[in-house]
Amino acid sequence: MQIKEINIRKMKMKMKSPFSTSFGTFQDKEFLLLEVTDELGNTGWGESTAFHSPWYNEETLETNLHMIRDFLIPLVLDKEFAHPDEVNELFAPLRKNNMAKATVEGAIWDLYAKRNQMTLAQALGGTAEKIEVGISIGIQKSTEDLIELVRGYVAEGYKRMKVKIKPGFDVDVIKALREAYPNVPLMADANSAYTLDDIDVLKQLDEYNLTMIEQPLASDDIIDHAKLQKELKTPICLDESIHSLEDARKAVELGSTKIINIKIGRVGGLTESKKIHDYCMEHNIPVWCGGMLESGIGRAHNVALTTLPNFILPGDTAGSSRYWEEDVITPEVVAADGYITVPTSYGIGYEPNFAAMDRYTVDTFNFKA
Ligand code: OSB
Ligand code: MG
Repeated sequence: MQIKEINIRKMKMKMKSPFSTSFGTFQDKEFLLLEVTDELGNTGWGESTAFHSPWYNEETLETNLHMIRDFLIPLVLDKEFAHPDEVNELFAPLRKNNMAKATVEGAIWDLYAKRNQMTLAQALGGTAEKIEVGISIGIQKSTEDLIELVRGYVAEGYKRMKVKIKPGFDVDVIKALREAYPNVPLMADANSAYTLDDIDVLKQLDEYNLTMIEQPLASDDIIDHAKLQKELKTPICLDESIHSLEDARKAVELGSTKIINIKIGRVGGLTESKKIHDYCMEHNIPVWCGGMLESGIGRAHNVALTTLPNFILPGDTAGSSRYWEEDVITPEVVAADGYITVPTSYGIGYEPNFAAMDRYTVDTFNFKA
């Protein structure tokens, strides 16, 4: 397949409710969508998961735009690819900027699947027909608010609750939740809010039967996490610290992580995600698919990836309606009783909803071979 045209849309969509983590609060989601077109007129879509500001990782929407326009598009435009794995190799000499790479690579995966009349899940080697979904709940004003929210999500059937914690909003909150819901699968995500000095607080969380604690320590650390894991019963799951198969291997060898959260953007695309998945499967490390508050395009990629067999734990990919009044795909992603049914049409399996997309597009860029 030959990439003949690339269109980028800069998007701005208002979230239904603000989402708060230990590093900040989101109300508007600004992101990029990218469409590739081949010589036969087939198209494929990708989404950048970089945020407006560099608080989750160092990338931003603008650094992604710069990387994609000035470095990645010149590498792919008018080029011939037999398989999307070639894109991963082609981008490898450019350091980091994984979310930028994943945007372009993801669109080429979708294109490849459509061109070959396969679902993206099939193109990746996935087999699951439905996937289990959990929900990630932002930091709330009070523990009472959180308990009420969780009540609703339990009733909706989500397969596990993930709550954000930070110093001062941790042990008491988890204790109250566990008392309210003794049997609900529960985990905590710290988004790097702690250091080894907080070990006594983190150890107290061992009391509450959490399925895991996600990224308690620094976003670039795998050494202190190994020290911490030796002191904790609760499995550590790394998110921010894992950018590649090599990072995953090192973290697993050091004992820094017992579970890995795979985010397609953070690791530079679907090919790298699959490599991490396969490595973890061989080493008995369960994985799950993280979320970045994606619109329907990125969400569809997450759904497809999650059909691989070692995605044993429920992911963060809830249905579109949890985030958006109106999504940019049709149909929207629907979670029912804690499951998303994997679509069976080719590629990502959902069509772009151009009318909706146009409503949230703030800028466009066109590149032709
Ligand atoms: O750490 O997983 C995270 C949202 C923004 C940035 C980082 C994270 C998150 C979430 C929400 O936890 C996941 C989602 O619902 O998409
Ligand atoms: Mg996380």
